Amino acid sequence: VPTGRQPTAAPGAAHDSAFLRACRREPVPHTPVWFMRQAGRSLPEYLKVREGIPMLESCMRPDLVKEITLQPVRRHRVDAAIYFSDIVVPLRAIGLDLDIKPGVGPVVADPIRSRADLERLRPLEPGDVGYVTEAIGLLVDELGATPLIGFAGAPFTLASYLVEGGPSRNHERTKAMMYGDPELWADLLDRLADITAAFLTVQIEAGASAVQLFDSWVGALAPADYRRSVLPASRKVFQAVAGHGVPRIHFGVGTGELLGLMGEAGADVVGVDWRVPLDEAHRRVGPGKALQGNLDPAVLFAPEAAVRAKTAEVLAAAEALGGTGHIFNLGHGVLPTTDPDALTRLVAHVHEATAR
Ligand code: 1CP
Repeated sequence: VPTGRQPTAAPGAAHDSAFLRACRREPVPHTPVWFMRQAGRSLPEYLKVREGIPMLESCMRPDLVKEITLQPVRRHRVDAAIYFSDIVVPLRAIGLDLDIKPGVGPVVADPIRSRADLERLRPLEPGDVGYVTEAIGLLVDELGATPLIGFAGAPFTLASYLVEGGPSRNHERTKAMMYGDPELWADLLDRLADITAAFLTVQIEAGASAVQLFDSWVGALAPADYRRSVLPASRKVFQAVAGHGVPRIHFGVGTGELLGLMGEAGADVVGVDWRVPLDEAHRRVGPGKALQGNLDPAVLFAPEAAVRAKTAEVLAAAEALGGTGHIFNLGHGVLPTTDPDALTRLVAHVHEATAR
């Protein structure tokens, strides 16, 4: 869908930002910082604009998406914005009956459990998410040289919500399908790969200058199962967007044993949770890829001296990368009750400590 907008910022104004330079493993003026879940968590200004507006509805309102995406950039001076949305937005956009319940997460009315259910997963057309194109257009104009990260849920993590019907600790129904009906499982993941690729393409074409594929729950799998049952679909997503030349970030929780395979799936940047130090992650992922992470988000509840000490450990381990190719982040999303000022201080501290 052509938007007809005239960008005020030069195309690619963010090209030389510290964040994109680090993704490409080029020299940087300082280690760039952003936080997963920096938008839409505890910020008072977020709670104020969201008042009375359901989560999914807020994702479809470009004015609101623009404001919520910009809030952490203004407040913390992070090096990148992340588009305010949710991983289930493209699934809602193709007509699935699902909702995001406050305090719970995504809930699917009729879970996907059979071959007949697959028919409900039709391809995503750009026109299904016109509000995304519009919101990113507004954002890119306003952000100027600050890059915007688009994102999507990876096929495994999306499948887990669709098959379970909601959040799950053990993913038992998901694994039952994966082990019990590999053909149905492969077809499900393949459809989700196409939807995800189409959704990321919309975001890139609208102006996102990097994309992150969240496979948040894939750490539940052993490497052999990941390789056989998940990697082909994730690789399909990364290959589909490769031609745009924007950095592709891949992240999951508890994925220490999968880091090498997640790189192999086609990521340029591998996200690491707090369980594996970055020097060890670098050995597992191998040369040629940047790393993102990995301060334990719970550390931000400790006194400032402890935050500094743990941050110093992260930065010291990142030296294994050779001076660039590190994007500082938390090892998972900002926890809901985090003091926003602790995040602001952390950004300034990492910038200062790594200034070159
Ligand atoms: O990062 C940002 O600031 C942008 C906003 C964002 C992102 C990147 C939201 C808003 N959701 C996501 C991604 C997302 N959603 C992931 C991957 C990232 C991660 O691992 O944290 C996952 C797994 C979800 C699914 C989801 N949506 C959950 C988790 C449920 C579970 O299984 O434990 C929840 C609670 C949501 C709802 C949601 N998404 C976003 C917000 C602000 C909210 C809360 C909305 C509300 O209750 O009003």
